[in-house]
Amino acid sequence: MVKRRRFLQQSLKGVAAFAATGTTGVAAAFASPKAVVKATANVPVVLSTWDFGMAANKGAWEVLSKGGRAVDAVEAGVRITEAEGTNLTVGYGGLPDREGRVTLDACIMDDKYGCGSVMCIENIMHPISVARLVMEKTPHVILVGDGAQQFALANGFKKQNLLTPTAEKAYKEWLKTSKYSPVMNIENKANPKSKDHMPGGKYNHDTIGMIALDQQGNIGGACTTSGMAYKMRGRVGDSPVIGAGLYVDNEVGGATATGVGEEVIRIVGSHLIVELMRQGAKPEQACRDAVDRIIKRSPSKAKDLQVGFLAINKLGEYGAFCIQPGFSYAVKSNTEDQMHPGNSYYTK
Ligand code: SD4
Repeated sequence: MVKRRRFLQQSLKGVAAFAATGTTGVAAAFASPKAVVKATANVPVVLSTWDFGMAANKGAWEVLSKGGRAVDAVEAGVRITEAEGTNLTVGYGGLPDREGRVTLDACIMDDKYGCGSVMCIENIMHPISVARLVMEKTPHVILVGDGAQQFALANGFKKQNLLTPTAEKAYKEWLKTSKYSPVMNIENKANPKSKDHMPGGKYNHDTIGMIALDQQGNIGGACTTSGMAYKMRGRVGDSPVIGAGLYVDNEVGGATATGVGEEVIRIVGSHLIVELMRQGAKPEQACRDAVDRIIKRSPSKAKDLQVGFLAINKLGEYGAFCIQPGFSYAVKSNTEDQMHPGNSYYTK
């Protein structure tokens, strides 16, 4: 009922826009994106998932504040997280699969539907930059496994051991039970007594998804992860899947995801959110609708898993929504540089 009402409201807005401009609905709202953004939005702006997004946003800001492109900013931003080594879920230092191998997933999108992705790549510190090269230097969108690594090495990337002593220790501990049962906000729970493991603490980390709107009003996005810890060998999550872990449509906005990737892929979450925004939904509402869809499929399963979505539209309006409390995101613009808690379906 609520959704129907919103649809009707949006349709009416579309009619009003048509009456005023002679173009239809959302096409009218975004008919001249540059003009709209310059007139109303607080640009540039960059947002990214989880607390490590603060440091990553700083890297992106170096590019954005000088008038650089969003796609350059997001690549520079998430490279910081990939190299950090202190988080257990992205790039160097990420937890391995069940065979003890660190396999990385990443994708990137620019403002012209350009997209590049690498899946299950090993021993390369910056999968996001390999994804960028796939986008710009190949006729393809996705390279996987050995082929992705071969491509990276041919383009000057170096082979490195990404398994840190901390991740190896955690893996050896895990081998004692070898159970695969992803725990939501796992870093919060690993040591609930430690502040470092609570939301906002230095181990409360997950996939980094980042979206930026640059001074020209163009959007770019990046998403990079080591995936679910102790996954099956060869498993790929949502993060490098264009439309699932990330989607950017420069006419509308961008979205990214974190959490249990299988659930995100099923509903093609980020693309869904962008399409909902195209129909007039605000970013948080669009994220909420995507979460609702996951919950509707299996309410009992959703109770025990975490998925968080983050989105921005061309006006620079942003929002997030997740299944469980505990998800947070970082925003940097000329007027703010801070964390926001994501609203959630369940409240405890
Ligand atoms: C995945 N979405 O591989 C990623 C990882 C993640 O909580 O965000 N984990 O499914």
